[in-house]
Amino acid sequence: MEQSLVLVKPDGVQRGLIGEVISRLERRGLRLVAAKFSQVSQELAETHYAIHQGKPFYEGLIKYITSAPVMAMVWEGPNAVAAIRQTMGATRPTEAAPGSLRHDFALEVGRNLTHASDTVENGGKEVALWFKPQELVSWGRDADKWIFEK
Ligand code: D4T
Repeated sequence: MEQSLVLVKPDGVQRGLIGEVISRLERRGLRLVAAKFSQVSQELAETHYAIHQGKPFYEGLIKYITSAPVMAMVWEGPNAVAAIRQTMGATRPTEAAPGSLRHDFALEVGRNLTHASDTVENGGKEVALWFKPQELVSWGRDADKWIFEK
């Protein structure tokens, strides 16, 4: 089953939007696998955003993600990576589709509320970076057969 890391970033937590994010992912039919509310360490932030090292926004990005607690989660489902990114909307809120989270709640790329894995491969890597294997819950819902085709 495809999995994605989802972060409600510090701005989403401070603005009381954890429930909104969870509600939209649940409503979409995705299944929660793990959740952890925590303060991100400098080390974890630098590893997570290693790909952006050297870019002009890198320092601000590390400062932002470590500035206050985040809600880290793993969600799964068929096409989970594409579906979650669609629910979040484009990275730049002014380019996010109407009805997406970033369209409805954000204005600036540096305060874009959430993170979601961008590929299935990165989903696997990010889940392993943020969670220990024993923190992932393998379970089924009665409604799965009405949401998942197979
Ligand atoms: P995240 O990783 O936060 O889900 O964002 P995306 O996957 O949607 O986008 P990304 O990797 O391209 O950017 C990571 C992170 O950097 C911030 N950012 C990005 C920024 O502050 N200024 C910029 O110009 C860009 C491109 C926002 C998200």
